[in-house]
Amino acid sequence: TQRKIGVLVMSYGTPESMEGIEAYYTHIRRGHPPTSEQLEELSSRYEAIVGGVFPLRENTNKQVEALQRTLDERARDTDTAYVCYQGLKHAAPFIEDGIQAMAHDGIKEAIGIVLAPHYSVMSVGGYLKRAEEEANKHDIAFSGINSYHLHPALIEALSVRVREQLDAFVGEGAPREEVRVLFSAHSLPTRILEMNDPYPEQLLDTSRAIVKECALHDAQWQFTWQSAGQTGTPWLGPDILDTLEKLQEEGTRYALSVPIGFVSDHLEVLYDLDIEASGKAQELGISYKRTRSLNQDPLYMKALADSIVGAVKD
Ligand code: FEC
Repeated sequence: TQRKIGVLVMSYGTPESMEGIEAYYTHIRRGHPPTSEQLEELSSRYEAIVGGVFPLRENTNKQVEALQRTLDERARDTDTAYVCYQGLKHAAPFIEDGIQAMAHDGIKEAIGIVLAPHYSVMSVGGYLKRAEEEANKHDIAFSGINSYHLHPALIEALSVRVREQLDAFVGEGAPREEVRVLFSAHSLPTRILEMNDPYPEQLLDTSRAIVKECALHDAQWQFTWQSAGQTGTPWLGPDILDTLEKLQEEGTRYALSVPIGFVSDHLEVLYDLDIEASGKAQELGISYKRTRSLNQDPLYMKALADSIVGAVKD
């Protein structure tokens, strides 16, 4: 007999259409509808991004398909089968929908993984809590994966991308050691620091592992935050836009953005970095590039599959 394990693959979620932005934004804001100015501002950002209006949906679909193929390969000739289900944080199919689909299919054991490598109680913690609560309602034994930010395949995939862009700078005449490498991730409210949240330290750990792998020198890199919300409370900084200004004052001419907290092309990369940060750099006379997103990179799929297989209890 075959052992069937449900894999809940969780991602942020994106609207399905321009009309869907309000409901999506309201969900992000825990039921509080945005003002019409906020709604307009967000809609205009979606309209501005290159590569289609809501690329995250198709990218997540493709990542889940690629992960399913990787797990099928891994399970071949074993008595275990992995079946992937999608669960999105702020859009359908929601996390709860994914668990319900598992229950409908008679799944009794499930692993949950988030398409974001670093743990914060405010990010991954939130996904896993919802998944576990729903799994309990359906008598599904659930275990969640907190993080995989130092998986060697993830570090390799990111390092390949850093080297690729450093080479591109060198190809344009920039001295490699003069390119400032800016690792970044989504900012969170500073109150996570009082909770001893592992998020900032995990992000630094990933950064340091890439620094080592790419043999960057110490003065060549730094960590900076991006995409902070406007909630009236303080968020973790410095923000990448302020960092770029500081770099210009210090005479830096080349900046490479490496968004290690994100694994897919979506609004926070295609707008916040490719339009906003890139535009700021141009204004400041800094030559700016960004590493390619992981999307369905086989090394990323390996990091996910290893984490999932490793989380299965005997
Ligand atoms: O392409 C897309 O459609 C979605 C892109 C997207 C990703 C993403 C990832 C993260 N977020 C995280 C935290 C917060 C917190 C708030 C917040 C608000 C927004 C808004 C949009 C949005 N986020 Fe997001 N986030 C994405 C998109 N995020 C749109 C609402 C407008 C705005 O503030 O810009 C603030 C909530 C509040 O108001 O109380 C906090 C974190 C991640 C990375 C981990 C993950 O992927 O889950 C952390 C992708």
